[in-house]
Amino acid sequence: MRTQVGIVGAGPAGLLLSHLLHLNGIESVVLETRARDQIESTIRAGVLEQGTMDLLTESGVGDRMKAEGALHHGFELAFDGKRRRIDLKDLTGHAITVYAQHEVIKDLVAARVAAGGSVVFGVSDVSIHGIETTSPSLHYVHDGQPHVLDCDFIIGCDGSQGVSRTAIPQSLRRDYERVFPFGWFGILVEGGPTAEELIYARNDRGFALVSTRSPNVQRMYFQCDPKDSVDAWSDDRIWAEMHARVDSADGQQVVDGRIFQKNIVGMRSFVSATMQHGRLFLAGDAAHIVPPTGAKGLNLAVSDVRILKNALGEYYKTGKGELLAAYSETALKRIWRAEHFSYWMTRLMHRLDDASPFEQQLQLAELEHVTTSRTAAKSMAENYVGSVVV
Ligand code: RFL
Ligand code: PHB
Repeated sequence: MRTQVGIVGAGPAGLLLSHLLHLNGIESVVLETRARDQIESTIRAGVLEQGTMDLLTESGVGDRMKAEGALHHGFELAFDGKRRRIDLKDLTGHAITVYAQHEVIKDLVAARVAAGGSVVFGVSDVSIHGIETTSPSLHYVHDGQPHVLDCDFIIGCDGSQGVSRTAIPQSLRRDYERVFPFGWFGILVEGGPTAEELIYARNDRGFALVSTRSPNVQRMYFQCDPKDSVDAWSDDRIWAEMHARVDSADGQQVVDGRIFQKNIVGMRSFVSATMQHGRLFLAGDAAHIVPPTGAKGLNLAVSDVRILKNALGEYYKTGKGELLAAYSETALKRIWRAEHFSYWMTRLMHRLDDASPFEQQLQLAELEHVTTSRTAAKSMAENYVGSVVV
């Protein structure tokens, strides 16, 4: 089999790239280890930046997001027994949409299928060959049979546990990493919303986040030990913790509901550079991870794909490879901005066990500052909506 662009991984990065290339008349094949129903039901991120919303809309896959997603013009910071609002719209002119990542995945898979695109689910033993030549190939097994896919380019969109990153020789790559000593306990709740907007809460007991999925389904998280077990947390214990961390002194309370899913995720910051070698290019979590506090993971995957789509578009239109040659350098500017913001927001909002009482007071002083100084609030808001210029 032969295609122009071989894509490893059908996450948001791989599927969106395949869709955008198709709109530019460029053929691709996406190889995915999991089944379609698995990728369409894995619960992950929820916040789409304005730029992500715009790209989905412009490329014709934004209808359901517009109809079913919730447009938010701000969010709230809860600390010291009170809640203060960050008015994203007023500070930046932009908004965000809360729309689950697996819904974006469903929309993208539907668009690829409708266009006759090739997404091969349930593959195994994917390996990458010949990236230092002009005819690289992907080897894989499907339905028990070995296959070879010859391509012009290979794009590794296979997430943090994929095989693409390690196809770039270690001697050319540098990994930068910070593992946080805490995780997020995530719950899905059947019940009404607590507030109209997201609440990020800083509390001496630890961080908590109140997000949403629909008028009847809410998404909440609280800081926990990454090695903790979901079984150690009864529903009553979870609600007691959420109330202790989020409720305000003036009586505003988290709205309880029926918990129907629980999971724990670890938190880390990670960048692998370079993101390209020969005919192989990495995009999304395959090359970088952010802690979810800044809601950047999915949006960064989308911004990598936007850059790649333009670079591949230029190559196939003019034969020029300048944008492709500059891909890693171009993408890393935005990635490091988001890494810094996510790290900063994580340290601002979480209970840091290594922090002295002095540093805890600094955390509160900084929260007072970002919620009272328009200049500080604007910087936070620009980073959050993704409008900051890099
Ligand atoms: P994805 O979404 O991980 O997709 C990669 C796809 O590649 C497949 N794959 C392979 N396919 C073929 N061959 C192989 N050898 C393969 N190895 C893997 C995988 O099955 C998968 O389908 O990466 P992508 O497209 O770069 O998208 C990035 C986003 O998914 C990610 O940044 C965010 O979801 C991060 N993230 C969160 N971000 C937030 O902003 N808020 C959150 O609440 C949030 N929760 C999460 C998350 C990431 C998680 N991970 C990575 C485990 C929760 C989890 C559990
Ligand atoms: C979510 O709704 O899953 C969500 C929202 C904001 C974040 C992270 C996750 O910062």
